[in-house]
Amino acid sequence: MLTSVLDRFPADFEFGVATAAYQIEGGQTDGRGPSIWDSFAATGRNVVGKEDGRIACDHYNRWPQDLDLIRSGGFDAYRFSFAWPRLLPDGKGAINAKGLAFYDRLIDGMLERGIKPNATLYHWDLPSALQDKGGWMNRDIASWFSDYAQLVANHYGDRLAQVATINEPWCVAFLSHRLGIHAPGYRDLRAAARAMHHTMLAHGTAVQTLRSCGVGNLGLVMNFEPAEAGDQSPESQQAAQLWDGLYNRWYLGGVTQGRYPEDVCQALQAYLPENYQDDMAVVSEPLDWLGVNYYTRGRWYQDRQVSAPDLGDVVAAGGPLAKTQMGWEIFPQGLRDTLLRIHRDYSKLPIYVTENGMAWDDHVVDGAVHDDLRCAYFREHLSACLEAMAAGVPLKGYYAWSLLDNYEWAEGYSKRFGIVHVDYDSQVRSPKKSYLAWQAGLSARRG
Ligand code: IFM
Repeated sequence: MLTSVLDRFPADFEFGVATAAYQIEGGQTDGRGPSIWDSFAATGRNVVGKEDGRIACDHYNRWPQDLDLIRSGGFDAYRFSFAWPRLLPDGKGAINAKGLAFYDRLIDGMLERGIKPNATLYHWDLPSALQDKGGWMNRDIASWFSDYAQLVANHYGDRLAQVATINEPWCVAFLSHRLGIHAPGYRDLRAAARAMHHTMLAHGTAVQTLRSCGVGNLGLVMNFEPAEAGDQSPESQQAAQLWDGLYNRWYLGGVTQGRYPEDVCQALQAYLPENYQDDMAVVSEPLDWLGVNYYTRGRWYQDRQVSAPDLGDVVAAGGPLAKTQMGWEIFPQGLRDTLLRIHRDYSKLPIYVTENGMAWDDHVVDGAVHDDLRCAYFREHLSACLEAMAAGVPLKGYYAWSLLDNYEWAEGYSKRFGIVHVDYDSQVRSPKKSYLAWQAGLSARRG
């Protein structure tokens, strides 16, 4: 079912699956410190069912079985994240030896199975002790993050095939500090503006540190959504333009051009940190690749109920296309257009699709999960990748989100993104039809 499309990628194209620590690991009694997601989830109304990552997929204990699934699926690489509070329970200072040993086992397990380790340093589980000091609102996070990067570099650096600093800085900054949907749940423009710059400063500082420790193949993973106006009104056109700046152009402009977009800078002028411009050389520290996470498009109009609109007072307009369990429209050409735009307007660097996939209300029936819609989603998005490559985009790899059903943040366990179904009571893994389609397609490619 995926064979005909997978066959059309060059032989050296890399296929992988992606996960993130808090979403799958569990195993929080090994000396790991608390993270902002633990307390955010414990606070009523933040997460569906007040669910948290205490057990999740118990990957902390079941990782050999999960790596076996990656290997038998025929994937080349595994994109995983380190949990900062597992390695450094207070965010800095004392190291948790058990945490260090866990990632030794995990990485060595990948290498033994011929799977390339593609690591992300930060996928949203900030140590609570650093949040107490202001977290991403505090400029000092650049040096805390850099020290953490140094620990990872010194201990694991020579075993990592590829390293990303931060996953989806838009989510870390805007979703979490202006929209209040993710931890730490702020709804404040000044908090958001500071986080928008400090994520990028921390990224650039960590890149310098990793490189000085001899770690190569460094990138940043950003999420993108084509921003379209929800109706023809000039206000909606303006809302979509601003959203495009906030979501797509801010991080991309910063990292590839050393410049944030003028329209967003003006809108945020009162809230950005003083002299942020002086940091732009660090923000745009040269990279080896860019990571693109893509799921859907956004359609926006300006909230007319708001008398003094600020950034974030845009309202999602929905759309006519088929939607996933998240309510996200399925829009494969948006992936092609995003890849083309990045290559045309911003950077000639190699690009990886570091996440792409869809949630559905999957059920195991007689041992099988017939997720045909997900198979079609992958096929259409892979075709969009091929179109972008035919138009000259240096796309080098594609990672399916996600290996396992997992903790979908504010949605708890209610949304299933995995190509492998997880029964959270028994922890039984059941490969879905989409997993089997990847397996058949990747094995046919190898001949
Ligand atoms: O589950 C998330 C992941 O952690 C980051 N990218 C988007 C996914 C789906 O929402």
